[in-house]
Amino acid sequence: MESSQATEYKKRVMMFDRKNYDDDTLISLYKAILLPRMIEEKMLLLLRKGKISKWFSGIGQEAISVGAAMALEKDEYILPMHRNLGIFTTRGVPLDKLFMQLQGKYKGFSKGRERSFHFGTNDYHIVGMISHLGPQMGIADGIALASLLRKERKVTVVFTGEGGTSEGDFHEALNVAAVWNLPVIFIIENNGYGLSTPLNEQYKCEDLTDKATGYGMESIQIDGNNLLNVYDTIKTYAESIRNNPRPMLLECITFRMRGHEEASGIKYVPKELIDEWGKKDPVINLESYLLDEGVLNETLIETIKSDFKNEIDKSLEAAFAEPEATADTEEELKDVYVPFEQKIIHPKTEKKSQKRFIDAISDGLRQSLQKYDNLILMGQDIAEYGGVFKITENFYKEFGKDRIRNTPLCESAIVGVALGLSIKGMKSVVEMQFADFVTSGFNQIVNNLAKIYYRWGQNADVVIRMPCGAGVGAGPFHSQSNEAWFFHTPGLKIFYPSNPYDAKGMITAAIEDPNPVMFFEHKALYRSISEEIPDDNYTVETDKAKLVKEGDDVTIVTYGMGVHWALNVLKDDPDISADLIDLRILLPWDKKTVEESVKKTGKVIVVHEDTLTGGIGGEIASHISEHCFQYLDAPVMRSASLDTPVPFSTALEENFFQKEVFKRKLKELLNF
Ligand SMILES: Cc1ncc(C[n+]2csc(CCOP(=O)(O)OP(=O)(O)O)c2C)c(N)n1
Repeated sequence: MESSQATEYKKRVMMFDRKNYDDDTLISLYKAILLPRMIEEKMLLLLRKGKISKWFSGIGQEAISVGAAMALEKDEYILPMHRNLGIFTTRGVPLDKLFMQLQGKYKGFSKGRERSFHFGTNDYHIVGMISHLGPQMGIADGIALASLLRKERKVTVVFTGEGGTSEGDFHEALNVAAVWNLPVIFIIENNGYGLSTPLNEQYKCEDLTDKATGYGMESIQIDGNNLLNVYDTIKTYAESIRNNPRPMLLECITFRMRGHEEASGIKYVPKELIDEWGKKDPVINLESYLLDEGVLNETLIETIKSDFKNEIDKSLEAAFAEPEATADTEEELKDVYVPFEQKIIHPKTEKKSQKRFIDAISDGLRQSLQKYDNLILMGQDIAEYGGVFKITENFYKEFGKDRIRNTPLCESAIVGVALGLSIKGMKSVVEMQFADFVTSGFNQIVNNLAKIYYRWGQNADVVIRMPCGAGVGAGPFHSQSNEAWFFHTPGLKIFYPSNPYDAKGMITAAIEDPNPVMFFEHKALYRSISEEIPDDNYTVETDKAKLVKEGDDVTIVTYGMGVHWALNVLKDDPDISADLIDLRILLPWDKKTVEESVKKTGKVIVVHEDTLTGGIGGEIASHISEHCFQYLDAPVMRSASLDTPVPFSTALEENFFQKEVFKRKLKELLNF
């Protein structure tokens, strides 16, 4: 901005009320809103010169970002969107590093892996977005829950556009926040368009604040271009919420003055609207008011602008001088998981008891809750009801309902909460009532939990329990083996025990691990198998498959229920001499154990209950073909369930498993 446009244009159409704010506060607010404006103007120039790639402009909306960041305490979390540069500048994020981030340089916040504002920084208590917009809100719930449980008296602020309010994540996050009285301020930046979609094609209610009523939540609508108003409103609410934790919805009315992003233009926006909102420019109006009030004068404005200009130019120069990011495959792969060296926990005593699979998991969870007082369990009906499988029965009596949390039917928000807890250094286990329902939390798992460490170094210390599998006559939506959906997602780990000993030692190991773990539990094993296992807490190694049986003629690679199918076949035919490998950990899987066995036997079949096409068996088979070809005496075989949904009736379900095909293929392989 050139010097004092305000005096030039005298376009102030906004009414300001400085209340009791002193001059210094008002000058700080002015500086805070001026800086992002000046940076943006510079960015638009650079964009035109082809020096930066993409820009989502927040020009005209800065009062909301700046007002929120100014109103909060420095260590209160803010979760911004794509137009909220003002949050980063107001929080004092160093401009050179910010520019390096925007240019994809290694020394930015994401080692060149993320674009624009898609990053977070715990140093500045900012959690950046993923492109899907809405998932931010569940994470805010989790951060707020951690603050609430620790009695920190902190408020969390999360942003959404009005477009984002149409997402299921908005509904889920507000609902959870309301039910749990979480100290979150949900800020809607209602800027007239979601990409090109106008308000009347986005929602039907009169005002977005109306939605709060449905959640039993306070709400208020304000002029989002009036910085003093935004600042004062958020400051007042934040103070009240710190003392009396609860969520509120703040709708800030503003306007998007430029295209969705710079390349997309604004042909669809009527010119009158642009003109009308141009008069309500939040920077010009504030400047004009502060000049009238005698808080600012031309000389002071000149000085502030010239200081900012120097700072921006210097920081840009530093960013441009930084070399482009170069690829280092080893480092790329290393940063998929947060470093974690497993230390095996051995039972303290020799004491053992007969435990069913289900009791083993229950035991592991209970002992982990005793060990980690920052561990929270969340799931539908898991407290008084004990969960649908009774794995957490009576836990709430020992650990309280703060830690054994019944959740509303909001899988996406709850996985988001789990991530928010992790950001605050807590651990959590989320129980999917049935593995099938994970689809409703899928986005949070594969895009947030899985990628966040690689993106900006924040780990997701979360275990998702997945009661899975067929054979219980439960039909297509309570029977699936859906591990393959996650197998293809770098950043996740997949554990899948097949027996009570491993079930206990692996759930405890999953909780120890600071990475996100999908923990599969076959429902048909819950009450059908038992064995003597240690009473004390222990973990099993999570980088090794288990050789369940040793033989010479063939290798059977499997996991979960497949282990039991194979054991039955080998029991019925004792002449078969097979290495039976229980993978246990599907991601990352133990290639060495499999390769060694195949090199010994020269024949291999991969078996699983999941359907054949795109199943994990395909990946394992292809790895063996590629790496053990010269040792093979027969083609690599696969056996899996039929490529259909899981049917309900017993005969159909039995047929689905294709166990006879497994037997036949095994024989064929042995005779090859
Ligand atoms: C789940 C999802 N669907 C679609 C998009 C594409 N998209 C990106 S921004 C946007 C509009 C968002 O509008 P709004 O929430 O009002 O924010 P604004 O851009 O107006 O600030 C759309 C449709 C997306 N990023 N994520």
